[in-house]
This record gives sequence, structure tokens and C-alpha cells, in this order.
Amino acid sequence: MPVRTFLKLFAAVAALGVLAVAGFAGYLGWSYFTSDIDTVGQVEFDRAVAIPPLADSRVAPDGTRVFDLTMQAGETDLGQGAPTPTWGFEGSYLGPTLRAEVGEKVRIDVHNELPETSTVHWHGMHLPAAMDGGPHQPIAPGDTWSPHWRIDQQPATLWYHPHPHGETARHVYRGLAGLFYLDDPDGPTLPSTYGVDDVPLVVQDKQFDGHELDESPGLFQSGGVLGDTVLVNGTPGPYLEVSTRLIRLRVLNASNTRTYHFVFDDERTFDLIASDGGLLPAPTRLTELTLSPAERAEIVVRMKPRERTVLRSLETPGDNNPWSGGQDRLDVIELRAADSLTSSPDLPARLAEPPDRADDEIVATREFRLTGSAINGVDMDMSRIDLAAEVDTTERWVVRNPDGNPHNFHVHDVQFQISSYDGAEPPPELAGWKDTVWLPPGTDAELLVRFEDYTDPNLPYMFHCHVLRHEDDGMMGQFVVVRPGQQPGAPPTHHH
Ligand SMILES: [Cu+2]
Repeated sequence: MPVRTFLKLFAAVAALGVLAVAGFAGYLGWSYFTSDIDTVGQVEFDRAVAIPPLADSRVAPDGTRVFDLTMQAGETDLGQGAPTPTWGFEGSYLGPTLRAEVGEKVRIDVHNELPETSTVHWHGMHLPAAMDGGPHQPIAPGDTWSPHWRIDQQPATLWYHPHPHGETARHVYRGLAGLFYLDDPDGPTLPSTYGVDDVPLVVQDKQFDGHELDESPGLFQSGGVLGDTVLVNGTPGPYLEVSTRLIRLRVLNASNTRTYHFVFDDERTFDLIASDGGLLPAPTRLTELTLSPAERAEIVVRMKPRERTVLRSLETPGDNNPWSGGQDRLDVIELRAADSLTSSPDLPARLAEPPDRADDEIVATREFRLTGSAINGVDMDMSRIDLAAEVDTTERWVVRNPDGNPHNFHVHDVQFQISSYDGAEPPPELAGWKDTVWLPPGTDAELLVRFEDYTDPNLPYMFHCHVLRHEDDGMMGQFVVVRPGQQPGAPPTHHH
């Protein structure tokens, strides 16, 4: 090749390289400054919010309450002009609300009519590892899985969703999620008429590609897809007709990655009465509340006749990463009070005993560093047990997020007490029983975790980030609960 031709070629290649770098930098900057979503004041609120049906159940001769739950594919009107292909339980999207009383034995016959293997995990439930529904309890297409256990924990708002390793984000995003209420007939008097003054709000954000769900996150959205459409109980642009002076809203963040920072548009106060694992010691008056994926909050809102107020999500304190949605502003649902409202009893001053782990003997302190898609530098391995805890002991788990990305941390089987949050006493909203804790960049939390009742040296429970793409990418580990002196064994191997 003549030298001049070579030089021309070299210059052309170099110019292309410079252009590519400049183009990428430009895209990066464009993406950084245009990734914020703002729908405040732009949502029509033209559909009455759907209320998930209460699941039918029957009581077997031995007293066990039995539910049927079929996982199926279908199509759902999500407001996109044409039906959206979705997945659901007992229907095309989300699932019925399961209810059982504390102390009851339950069994759920889970039928998988999906075209692929999945699982169903009972989030927040204290149960044997074999019933947990994590990645070690796969249900093949056409199969039925029938976990059973006795409800033995505080009354609470729990939920259920798939947990197949590496596929959880996709299965949940398509619509597989439902609520599981644990009731206490002897509990304090609270608004409790389902769908009237005790209303579930399952909040999810979706991104659409035409009328189909867009399952592919943007280049820098390491946590997964962030959507500009908020669904409540599967309803886009929802409003809720309120007929009582007090309304109890059981809010579940069933989003894959988005954390909400809830406020009302008129900055009204509300009372937080319960967090993940049950009632708080006392109602806590708030004007704002952060809820990361999988967290639940029960709030009571006071309404006057003919009033309207919009629940919205504003910028999340502590998270200014534009690709995690922390700067987004979203209208969620409008509450519309009727012309006359039925009176409601006042909230009790005391609701439940506070968590009591602080005086426990601590037998082990363990650290969990959440970075990239790993915990303590290692990715999830189905065949590795990361730690063994002894039954009837309490441990201190120190969870750290030194990352630039927000994470959270969920522990199966237990409800923990947060003893320290960001180096201080936990605020009132984190002072009750919790199974998931939000960790914006640079935040630490100390959890007091007690292991009770069920042991199995081979079958692990999970601990993981509930940003589902992080979980799928490996930010998860496995623990077993063993008898005193018992050594951890080996998890089962699965053949797909
Ligand atoms: Cu994470």
C-alpha cells in the first residue's frame, strides 16, 4: 500500500474513532440530562382503580385452609390502545389477595400453566425452607407445587411473587405478584372492610413499546427498566372513590427497580400504622414516605366530603443517580371523597408491642457489602451455602451500600429489627418489623435477625437485593438454619 493511501486510511480510522468517542460521550450526556421522568399534573385519573379479588379458599378436614393459585399467560388492558400480553395468577395480571389468620395452617396448590419454569415465593413469611418458594423450589410447566405451613408471626401485609434464579425480574414485570394478608381477629380496631376503607394499592411502573411491555432497560439503567406509566392494582391513570372519613391504604411497591417517595399533592399528613412485618407500636404522623421495591406500608388518610387529593412520588432523598429514577416525579392515584362520608372510629394510640431484639445476646456479627452485582465480592451460586445460622440465636447483620447505585436488602424467613440506620437510631417508620430495608448510595443499616423454629442443613433461604435485575445478576446469597452443632450440607442440584 502506498504511504499516502495508508496515511489517508489511518486518518479516516482515527477520525471515526474520535467521532465514536464523542458520540458516546454525547449520548451519555444526553441520557444523563433526559432520563428524568415527570408526569406530575399530566395523568388523567380516568379509570376506577381495580381491587384484587379475595382468593377463594376451603378448609380441609384437618383444619388447613387451602388455596388454588394458577400461574397463566393472557392479555390485559393496560391503557395502551390494544391488549398487552401479560402473566398473572388466576387471571391475566397480578393475583388474588390471599387471607389467613395467625395460627391457621395453610396450603397453596400452585399450578404452573406458563410456558416456562417458575417459582412462587411468600415474601415476608416465616416458614420452612422447603416451602419458601425460592430458586430451589422450581415448578415446571404443567406441574403443581403444594407448600404448607402454619402462620406463626405478627399479623401483616405480605405478598407473593416468582423467584426463579436469573428470571425473577422478567416474571414479576410481566405481572406475577399478589398480596397475602395475615389477620388477627383480636387485633386493634382499624378500618378493615376490604376494598371499602381498607384498600390495597399495588404500585408498579411500566415502560411500553407500542402496546407491549418493554422489558429491555436503557444502556445505563443498571437496575432494570424504569417506566413512565404507573399502574395501581394493574390500573393506569387510577382514581379511588372514598366513602369513609378514614381510609387505610396498604401500599406495596411491586416495581422491579423503582423506589417511590410518596407525598400527597396538598402536603397533607397521614398516619403510618404498619411496615413490612406488621403494625408499628403507635401510629406515626408523616407527610412523606420512601418505599423501595418489595417494601409495604399501611397508611391511614383522613378525608373530608368532596375532597380530592393525589398521591404522587417526588425526588427520592439520598438518591440523585439519574438512571435509578431517583429524580423522577410521578402521579400515582387520585383519592376522591364522596359527598357524604361514613364516620370511622379514631385510630388507637397503641397498636402493637415494639420489636424486642435489642436485649438479645448477639452470637455473631456479619457484614454484607453490596457492590456491582455481588455481595461481599461474590455472585450468587445455587450450589454454595454462604452462611449457616443456629436456630434460636440472634445475629447482627451489618449491610453496607458503598456503591453509586441504590440497593435494598431482603432476608427470607425472618422479620428483623433495624437497630441502626445510616449510623443513627432508626426513624419511626423503620422502627417496626421489617423484611426489606432501603439502602441509597453510601448508606449502612444494622439488622438484628433471629432464627427460629425451622432447620434444614441443605435447603437454603435467600438474602438479596430486591432491585430485581441486581438479584438476577447475582446480588444474592444463601443461608441455612441449623441445629446446635450441625454442619451446613449441600443444596440440591437442579436439572432443567
Ligand atoms: Cu441492588
